[in-house]
Amino acid sequence: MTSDTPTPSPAAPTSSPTAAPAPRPAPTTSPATSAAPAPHRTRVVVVGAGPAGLTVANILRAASVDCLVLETESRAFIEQRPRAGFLEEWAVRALERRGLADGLLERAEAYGEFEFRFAGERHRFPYGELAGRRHFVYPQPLLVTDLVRGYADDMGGDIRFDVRDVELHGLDTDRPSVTYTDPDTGRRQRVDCDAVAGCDGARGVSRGSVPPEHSTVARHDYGIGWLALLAEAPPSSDCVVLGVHPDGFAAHMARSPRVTRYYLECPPGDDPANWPHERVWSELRRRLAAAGAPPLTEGRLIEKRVLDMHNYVVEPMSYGRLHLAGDAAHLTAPIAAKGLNLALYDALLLGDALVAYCTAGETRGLRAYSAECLRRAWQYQEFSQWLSEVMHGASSGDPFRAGIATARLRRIFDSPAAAAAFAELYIGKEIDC
Ligand code: RFL
Repeated sequence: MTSDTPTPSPAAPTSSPTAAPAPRPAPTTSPATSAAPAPHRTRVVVVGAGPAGLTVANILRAASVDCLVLETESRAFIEQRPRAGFLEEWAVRALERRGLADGLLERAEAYGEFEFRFAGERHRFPYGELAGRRHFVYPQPLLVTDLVRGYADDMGGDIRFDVRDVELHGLDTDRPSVTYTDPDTGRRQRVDCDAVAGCDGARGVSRGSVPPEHSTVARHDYGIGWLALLAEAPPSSDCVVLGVHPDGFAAHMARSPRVTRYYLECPPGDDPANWPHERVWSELRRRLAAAGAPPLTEGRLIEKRVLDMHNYVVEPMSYGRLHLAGDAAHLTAPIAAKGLNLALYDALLLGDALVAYCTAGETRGLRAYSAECLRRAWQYQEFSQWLSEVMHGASSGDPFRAGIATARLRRIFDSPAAAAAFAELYIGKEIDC
């Protein structure tokens, strides 16, 4: 009933959540993107220019390792596609150590509190104070814009946009290659390489290039939909608000001083057309209502799509010379805002491991890569599932699940030990990578 991505995405973004903070102006030319003839050989082909692929590419390029990035969309499209916004502090610091967080640190807001609303009451949760770390709110398109600029414009890295029909070959040999159709000439191109980074997200080709007998795909479907909204309206609270309500979960998340993301639980596969402006705002007002809560600031809805909540994990994440990273390897429904963070974790490890391999022939990092990433991926999946029950139990129609959800909620406010454990999971375990 669901596809491999939570986003049936019929339309391009209607507007960019980059409305503010303002991105630095893009250069008028992109010398490294497609002017030069396509290479026939490189060390690493990176398939997909999302946060995972671009992070791998930046790390390789900074270490003077030749690589080629292939992306099916245009540069303008990927720099505007609205998605995530919550980065865990360990990820920000890891990007910072690699010189990839200048824009982020300059413009992102840091948050260390969120608010649960249930039974008409407000409950603040100071996870930043409890865990000593915060979230940085930085819209994903801005991160992607920074990473493309760093790789292609600043370091002259090779990236091909709008490519078609990408195929991976010889992954279980020591001479893998990637073929694709060049959008300008319509000709097939072949690039030989030493390794392929499969970073092409939930709808890419990398995952499907692994023979089924060499991988296991574990899936979970929550049977829940979320209406994902971006409103051209300033945030109505100084923190994330999670509303647990018998009629369905609702959430408020700042994206910038002028744009706010909202979510409303809805039936999976629901049609966004069933949610006109008035219905959206009246449901948000009802589900997020609590004594003393400030009124919601309403605004034009610039994105409205239904996400079916489901997850998968591919094991192992490496097959021969192919290494999957990010959503290509594991999808985490945005329930706990973990997908981008996991994608960055994979990419940081994979980038470093590929550099060690390409510059020193060191294979230890690549051999350990899949197991290391899967450990974190499963921790995040478990937390998402736990949190999903808290968020959706009340509206499940099952009094037992509703009772369990309330017990979990009460526990994190009544028990300091439970609060500390929750805070660590919510902000992501500290890791020095
Ligand atoms: P991406 O970002 O999907 O990038 C993959 C890239 O590959 C391209 N591609 C191909 N390129 C070449 N050949 C092919 N055959 C290709 N097929 C596809 C695509 O065009 C794309 O450019 O994967 P990556 O890099 O792994 O990054 C993953 C994150 O994007 C994702 O996990 C997050 O956006 C999930 N997510 C959130 N994560 C968080 O950590 N915090 C959040 O607050 C959060 N909010 C969200 C989210 C995802 C959402 N949607 C739309 C699914 C909110 C939403 C609404």
